[in-house]
Amino acid sequence: MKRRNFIKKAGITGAVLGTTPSIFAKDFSVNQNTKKSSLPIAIATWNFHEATKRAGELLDNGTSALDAVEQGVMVEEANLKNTTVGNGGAPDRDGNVTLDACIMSPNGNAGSVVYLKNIEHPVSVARKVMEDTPHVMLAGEGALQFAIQNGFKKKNLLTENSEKAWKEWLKEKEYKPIINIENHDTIGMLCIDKDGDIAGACTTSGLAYKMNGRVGDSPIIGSGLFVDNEVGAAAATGMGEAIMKSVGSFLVVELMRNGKSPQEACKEAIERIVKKNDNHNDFQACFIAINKNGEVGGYSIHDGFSYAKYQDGENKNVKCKSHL
Ligand code: SD4
Repeated sequence: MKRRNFIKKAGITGAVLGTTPSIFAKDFSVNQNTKKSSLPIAIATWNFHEATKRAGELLDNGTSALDAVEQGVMVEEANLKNTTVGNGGAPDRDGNVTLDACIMSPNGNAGSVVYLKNIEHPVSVARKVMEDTPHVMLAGEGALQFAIQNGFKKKNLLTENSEKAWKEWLKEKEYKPIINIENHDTIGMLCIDKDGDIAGACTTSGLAYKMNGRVGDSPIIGSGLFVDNEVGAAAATGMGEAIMKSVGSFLVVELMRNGKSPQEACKEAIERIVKKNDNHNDFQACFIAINKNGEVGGYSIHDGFSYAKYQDGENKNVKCKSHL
């Protein structure tokens, strides 16, 4: 029976339906009780202060949130010391460096690439997908072909250090798809510009020594990142499988739409993951969020998570509360 007919037959009125608690409620109360923070603001997962500095300074100069967020995460994509993002990222178990990234603009548009090899800045390819194609996501060979057609240059992203570490790992080949709790590097970044518009980006090489072909939450719109310019934005880092199964970033934004602060929304989304995963002691998952008023929050399963925040010319590392 069609839903409309069912509603008619059962005599369910709109008023009754309206009492069902829903995370999809239309009205949101983000703006009601809180004071507006001074804009612009850039935040990023972990202590990626170089990235927030870059984005924040651009925002201060009037750059749009979309341009700032792309430029911000590019700092980490190019950082060879960061072994979970872009160039220098750890390979999969077969030695391939495969990158995942996505970007969302204030107008709700989104672009994403998954399993992209040999391109240093997957976020910029994701932006091209968003702006120049009718699609949201391109994968593997097709994503690489699209990148090359658009002038991106192929590059070997497996650094000597990453290759050495991978060869060391090959000796034991111990495959534990569990994220080392202390050592994460995926960057999710959220920016609000001077006009109050919000954009976000997320970029990663994913789990070190993952199965060939594995894709995590980071490039999945709604999981690793979600932006709704009416409400706010959220980004995730940590164990992608758990984040994907809860559509975590979308959940955080919808919780904010229903009136939760960014901090409360991140906490509730983490608690949802905790409740559904008996093994949550063994992996890390973390969210950051920002709302339209410029309030910011972050929360994780395990202690040790922090976010970088640039506002009013000041770049800070903010330690987050955690479930454990
Ligand atoms: C993934 N969420 O691929 C990513 C990994 C991550 O810091 O966040 N690492 O599952």
